Amino acid sequence: VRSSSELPVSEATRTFLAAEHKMTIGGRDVAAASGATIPVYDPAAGGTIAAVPAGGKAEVDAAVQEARKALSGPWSKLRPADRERLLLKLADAPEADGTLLAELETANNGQSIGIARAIEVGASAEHLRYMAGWATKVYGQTLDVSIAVPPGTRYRAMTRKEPVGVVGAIVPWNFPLSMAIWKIAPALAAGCTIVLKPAEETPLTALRLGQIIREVGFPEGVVNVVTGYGHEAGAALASHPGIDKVAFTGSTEVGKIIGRAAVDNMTRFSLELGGKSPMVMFDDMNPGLIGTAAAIGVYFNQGQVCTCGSRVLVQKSIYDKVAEAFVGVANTLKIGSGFDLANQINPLVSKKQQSRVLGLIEKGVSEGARVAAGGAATDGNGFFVKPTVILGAKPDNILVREEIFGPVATLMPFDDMDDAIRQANDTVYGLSASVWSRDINRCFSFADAVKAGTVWVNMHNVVDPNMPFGGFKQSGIGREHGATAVDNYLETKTICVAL
Ligand code: TXE
Repeated sequence: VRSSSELPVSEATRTFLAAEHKMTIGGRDVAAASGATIPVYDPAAGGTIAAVPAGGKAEVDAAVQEARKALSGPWSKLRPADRERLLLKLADAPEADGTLLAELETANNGQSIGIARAIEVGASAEHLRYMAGWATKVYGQTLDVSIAVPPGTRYRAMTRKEPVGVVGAIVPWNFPLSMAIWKIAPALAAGCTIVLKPAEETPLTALRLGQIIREVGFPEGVVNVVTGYGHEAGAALASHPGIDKVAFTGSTEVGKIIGRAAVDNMTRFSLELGGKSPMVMFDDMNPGLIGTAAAIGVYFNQGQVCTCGSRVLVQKSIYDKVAEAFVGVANTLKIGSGFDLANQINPLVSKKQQSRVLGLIEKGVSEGARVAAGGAATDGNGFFVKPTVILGAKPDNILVREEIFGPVATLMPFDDMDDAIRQANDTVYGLSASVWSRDINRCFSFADAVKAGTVWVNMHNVVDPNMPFGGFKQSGIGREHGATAVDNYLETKTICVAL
């Protein structure tokens, strides 16, 4: 166990970690009224590196009130072009502050500093720039109308898009800063105000983001950050009558709780939930891509990716070859702290997540599956799980059915296209899928038939701000990214004029 002073980080990050952490509510630094805090862990060594306020109902109430005040106050007076400019300014901040944000993420989430720099910082800045452009491109339609009451009356109608209002954003720990930006950026472009609740495991970059948003010059209360546990702060936010929309990324189980709470108040909601995504490999695939599929499709970010290709479906004639390649990749990936770029498998986010993943592997084995690589923790205090390959699992095995959110690939054979489609769709989830083949007809036949929100061809886990992202079936409701994401934060008003 190492203390925060032993982390290989810059002086600025060390200073940030050592500070007393406060939430951002109405543009001010706020501690939890109860004085309670939540410990923040270093997943690579198991020690605590900070403590953040355990906000609850009182802090959520205050934040919602501030967000509502800002909504009808200075924020509503800004022109779309002003919002665009502020978003562009905010987009420069993660890069200017990149070392701090990336180091905080690696210290707190455990992920590779390479991923933290490229995705949490780099892609977040790109996402903000992309969404900034939408602020000035919100428009309605003019509509021809058939009704003529009283007789002879002509009407002309139009739609106008208005911000939905105050948004409650509840985000998970796997990509903490990115998940916050995926919600904040389109909501601000649309003209909403926000209360953000980060995951209790990974609150640090959200707290820094709260400060940055103030430094950039957003009016007070436009973005509020409340740290706290899911069942306290999260539940208080999702069921708050003062919010107009809740945007959630997390487990399907909690997504259902949030949806129910939202419906009680007719709060709009969008849910980005779990997955059990198939990677489908046909016998004519480029064999040079098998290693890429394993490393990017499954083991990327230790498999803590909602689109993780955790079910690897392989055509029978190449099954042995693919299994051997996966085992080879799993056994050669270098395991260790995310601060060393040479390490390709870093710790899982928490002791709880490590136990969950190891427990699922154990249960899967008791149900008849075989561990061909990994399958265990490493020695030491960090929350590591070795990259794992599972063979011989029956379709009803827990490792085939449940989202694992760890570095675990389960390989299963298939016969032909029909069998591939049947197995790919044999899940309650529908977030993503990939198909690997050199035959374009095969690729499109599969892409059309699979029930998934995103289908990649000869690649996996690629996201872009312009590509709608979200799930079919129990993987969620609504889409993030693209114009659709902005629409998530708008209400449509029809104005009908008697001429
Ligand atoms: O998720 P939770 P957990 C899956 C993954 C993982 C499992 C459990 O399989 O192993 O979920 O992870 C907040 N009301 N995913 O328990 O609980 C919580 O504080 C309101 C997939 O960490 O869903 C956090 O901010 N909010 C997923 C957020 O919900 C509540 C990413 C997510 O935590 C709440 C994360 C409540 N009652 C986990 N309870 C993905 N699809 O990317 C919790 N929260």
